[in-house]
Amino acid sequence: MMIESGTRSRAILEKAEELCFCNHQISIADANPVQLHECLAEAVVHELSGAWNRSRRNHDRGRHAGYLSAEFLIGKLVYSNLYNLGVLREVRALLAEKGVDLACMEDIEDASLGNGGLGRLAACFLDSAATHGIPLDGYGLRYRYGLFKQTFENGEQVEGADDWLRDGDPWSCRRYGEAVRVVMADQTVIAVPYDMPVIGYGTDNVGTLRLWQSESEHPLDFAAYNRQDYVTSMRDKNLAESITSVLYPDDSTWEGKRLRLKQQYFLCSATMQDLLRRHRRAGDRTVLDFAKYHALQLNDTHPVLAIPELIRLLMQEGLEFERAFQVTRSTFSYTNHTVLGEALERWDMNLIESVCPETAQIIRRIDERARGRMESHGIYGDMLYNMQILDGNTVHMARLAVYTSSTINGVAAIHTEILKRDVFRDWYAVYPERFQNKTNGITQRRWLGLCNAELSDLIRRTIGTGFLTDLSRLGELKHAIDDRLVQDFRAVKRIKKEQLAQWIEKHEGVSLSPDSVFDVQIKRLHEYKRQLMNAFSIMDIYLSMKRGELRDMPNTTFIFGAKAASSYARAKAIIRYINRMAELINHDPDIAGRIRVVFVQNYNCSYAERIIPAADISEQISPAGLEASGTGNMKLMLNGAVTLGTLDGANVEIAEEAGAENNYIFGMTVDDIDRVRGSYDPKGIYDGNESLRRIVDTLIDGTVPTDDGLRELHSSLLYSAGWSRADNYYVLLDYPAYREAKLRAIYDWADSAAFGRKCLWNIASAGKFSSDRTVQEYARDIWKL
Ligand code: F58
Repeated sequence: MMIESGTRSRAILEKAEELCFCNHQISIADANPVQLHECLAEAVVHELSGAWNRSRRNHDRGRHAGYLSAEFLIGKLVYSNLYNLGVLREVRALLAEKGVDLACMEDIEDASLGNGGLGRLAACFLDSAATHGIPLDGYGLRYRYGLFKQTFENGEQVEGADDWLRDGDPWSCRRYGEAVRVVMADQTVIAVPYDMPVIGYGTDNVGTLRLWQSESEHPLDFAAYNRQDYVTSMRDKNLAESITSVLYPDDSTWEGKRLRLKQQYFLCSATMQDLLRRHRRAGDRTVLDFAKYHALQLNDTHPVLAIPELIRLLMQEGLEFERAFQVTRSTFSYTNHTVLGEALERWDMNLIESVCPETAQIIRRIDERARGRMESHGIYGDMLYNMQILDGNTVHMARLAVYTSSTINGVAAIHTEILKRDVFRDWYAVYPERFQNKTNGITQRRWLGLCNAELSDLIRRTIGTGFLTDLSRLGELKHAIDDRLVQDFRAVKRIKKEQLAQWIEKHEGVSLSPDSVFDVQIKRLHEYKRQLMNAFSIMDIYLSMKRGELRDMPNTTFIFGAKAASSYARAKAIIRYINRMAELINHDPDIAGRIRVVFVQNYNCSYAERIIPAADISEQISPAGLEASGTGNMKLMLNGAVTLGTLDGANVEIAEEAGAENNYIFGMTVDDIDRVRGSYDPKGIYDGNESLRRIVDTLIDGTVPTDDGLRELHSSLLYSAGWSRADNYYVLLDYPAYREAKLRAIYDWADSAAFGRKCLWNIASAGKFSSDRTVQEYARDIWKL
């Protein structure tokens, strides 16, 4: 039974006031944002204690699913939790009566415990599962520092520590009583669970996100301390804590790789020990029943060591290898999120042996078993070679996952087809029944209800509130689209642009016109995502304007948000190029603000929540076949942006749902690229196309200040070097079609009635892209809940 929201909001506020008084001896009106955050969060957790406890017991009692992931990009929790509880507006109003502005917590750090789509997907799944009463819990790592904080100095990305715990972590419950020991070859540590409640929308179901923190068994060596050898006295503590100190530590050295592997093993061992212990505690069960009660989803290969680790633990319980293998295979399923060869994880066996030798031995046994089976299937030669889990001394984690999982899934239809046809072709030939597609989704609570209350209200006034838990209801909007609705939608968009413009002015010092088209590309910075192609088109538009062309082009604002991995030199060069271009364009009096470029700093979940509602055009421009799915594309569609995109990842399904005529689809298809791959000659295109050459040369000709990195970028487009092929991501090939489609989208925007209809049609067609649908499909087809 849900408690009536008015009662609940008052209870939460009273508790928060009490906590303010007890913890800080102040009234809530005098609390600073950090204190307010702490007291409100604790009050919510207090309010939910009973429901959380019941949900946890239910999960332990019945069959349930676990989502193992190195990343959970949960973002800021305070607003989304109040929203899901249905008390956000009331709490805001009650606080306002006391002179407190709920928005004062905007500057509380996001929990950036993830890198991009993969981590955000995990967070959306937990939200959807809790909302729909699906017994799913998350298992991850409690990094002391999440993804780095990004600033720009002279256009250059500078990384700083993301001290997200600085202001406390009032959402987590430390459960030291449930800690487990993780034994590694040269180190034993304690894994301490921190549980966060995952609050469903409009329900009393509360899921759990359990994040493990690594701590020392002997945090202080007293003898060393008394000898005044302070460094030695803290050595064990520091070494233990280093395991969960940073998300994705630099792995360019052996020690760096070893630390990453330790992180993975730590997550896997702690989780599997915990689940086995709880399984045993649940009463009349044997370890043979483990798969009957547990379905564990591997979010990419980072948690794949959980497979040999479970086998090892089951064998410790007395099972023979073969039985343990069967139980384990029935337990796990694997989701792949990338087709990029370099992103498919491989570990050196010596490295694994140096961290967890017994688990390494199990990998060898799995490999032997796989070889035996393959021989009996008549698999030899190249096919056997392509399928080996252990290839010389290299362990292929994806192959290990495929061999030892019940199901393997891709994250969009086209991606799953590529997995079957290409990446895992041989595996698909042997185990076709294991492969499934599960097109990604996003939670509409955060990505519409919370971040765009204005649009959400407009939709509610038009079709009622059902869409917040059943996004397919948005389809009802199709019948309601008329001039009036278009006008109302445009008004909402205008408000969201104004809000974003204010924020950007304050945080980036760039002033934007809310009356311009907002063209947005927000995602990890990677060559394959082709932010460079976007930048070239802006430079092209700029130079055309300087020549007096494109006179009637609507004023346009180009917005970028992205972090580049700290060791990824080319990605950082792309950021410099864009920032230098922005500097040039934004200060050119000839342009007088007709176009503006802004690359926002420290793009994260909270920034996304501001940018997405304000966007008109969503740039999804990877070469076909490389973006597994994309989820930003779905968030932007849901907020009424049209997609300027290739037929890649979920763009294909977006275009199917909303109609290609309501979007701007361009470029080579997967088949086209397959055909040209062998003979692709970017230098030929460059030599033969003078206008394109002028644009590409702005990397080096002084149009913007150049440097070695920009020169390297330039030559990477034209010349192969070793393994790296010239223009590996077909920027020059797709450029003309991209330029044409982009200008068409920008010009079309000026016809506000027709463009507004396209936007609304996209919103009305976004029903498929809810993570509610995705998680329900996992629950039905994979977890069998
Ligand atoms: C993303 N992967 C895919 N990886 O790129 C995107 O298409 C997909 O929609 C999303 O997963 C969810 O399925 C992704 O975010 C990473 O961040 C890697 C983590 C490990 C280091 C390299 C990047």
